[in-house]
Amino acid sequence: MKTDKDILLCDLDAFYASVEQRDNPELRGKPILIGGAPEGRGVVSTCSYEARTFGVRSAMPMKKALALCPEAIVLPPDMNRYLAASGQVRELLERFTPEIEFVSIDEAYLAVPGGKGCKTGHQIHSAVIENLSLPISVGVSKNKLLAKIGCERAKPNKVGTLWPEEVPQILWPLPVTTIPGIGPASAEKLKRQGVITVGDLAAYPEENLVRLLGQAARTQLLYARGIDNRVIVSEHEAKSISEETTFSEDVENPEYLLAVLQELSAGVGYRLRTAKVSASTITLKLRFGNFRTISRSTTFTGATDSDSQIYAAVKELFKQNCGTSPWRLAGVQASGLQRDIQLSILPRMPGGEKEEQLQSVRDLLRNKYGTATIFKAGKLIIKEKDRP
Ligand code: TTP
Ligand code: MG
Repeated sequence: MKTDKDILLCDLDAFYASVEQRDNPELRGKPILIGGAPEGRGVVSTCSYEARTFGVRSAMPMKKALALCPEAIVLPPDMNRYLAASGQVRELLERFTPEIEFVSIDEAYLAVPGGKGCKTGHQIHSAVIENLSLPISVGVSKNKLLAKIGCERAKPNKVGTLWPEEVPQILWPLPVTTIPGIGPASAEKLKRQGVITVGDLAAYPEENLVRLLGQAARTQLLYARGIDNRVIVSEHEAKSISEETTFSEDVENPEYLLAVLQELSAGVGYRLRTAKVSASTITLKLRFGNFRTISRSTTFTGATDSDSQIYAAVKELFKQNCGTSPWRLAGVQASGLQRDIQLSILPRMPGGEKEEQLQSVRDLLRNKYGTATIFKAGKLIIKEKDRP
């Protein structure tokens, strides 16, 4: 996308391990592995940069990591502390621009006026070190892709740029796997065609590439040329937050539909909490087998960001408006968004405390693995129930 804005990608270095080293001086300068116990089938969530010099990486079995680096100190993850640190980073970054999109527990894209990227990048770097004592790297460019690659190149603990005019000189010599979506399998196919570097990919004819890798290759070809049209999606600006799904086959079973609505409610709740907003209006959207579509809303006197309260409202709306099956589409929307309401002001549901704990675990998973994983897992379980 052509924009005057500069785009920054801020990503904390060895995030979990850095929080541990910050909070316990004895761990500083040492190889630290965070993850599951080596006796079981634990894997490394992350490791300090001291451990990376031994070849240890995220997702590696803990046993293998210890074989590479026997003197490493292994610690179990302490998610509460990592989440607290993530929240502090979030608050700090939000002071720099309202155009901000958080993409994981330790990563966010920011847009700032053109020409201000480098200065802002350095200010963020200093502010995070001074206020939170955590190492962070920042990539500065004109789009998300180049900012991300710029950040990877700058790591650890630095600010780096990768401008579009530097693409031939800096991006093109890198291996094809630098491009998001090109993993080892695609890289192998490309290698057989003599395509090794991003530059080789950038020069490859589009239609041949699509035949080799499928439709996604069109975007990957643009990426290889340094072009990325993705925009920054800042939820603060949103008037509403919604999630919906169109079923591949019409749904007959109301229990299944409710289970999907529960997942959608949880997705909306998560996004409200991420954006630090609460909603006073919840809307249920349904499309029937004959394509008739309805939207039905309920408005609270207060506002909520809780999964169970959103789902309770949706379930009630469904009871009153479910019509006749089958259903083709289901959606949940939250509107009447209000900023800075820290806690839900609606009374807690029965069993609310347990629900809140569950909610924070789900938030964690969503932070790390994205919405799709959880939604799919939820669907798999309910699919079983849906069987006649
Ligand atoms: P990343 O930002 O991918 O990794 P990192 O911050 O540890 O290291 P880098 O300097 O390369 O950015 O992920 C952020 C946190 O998410 C990481 O500290 C631990 C967690 N995580 C996992 O639990 N499993 C994984 O496979 C990965 C990649 C990360
Ligand atoms: Mg990181």
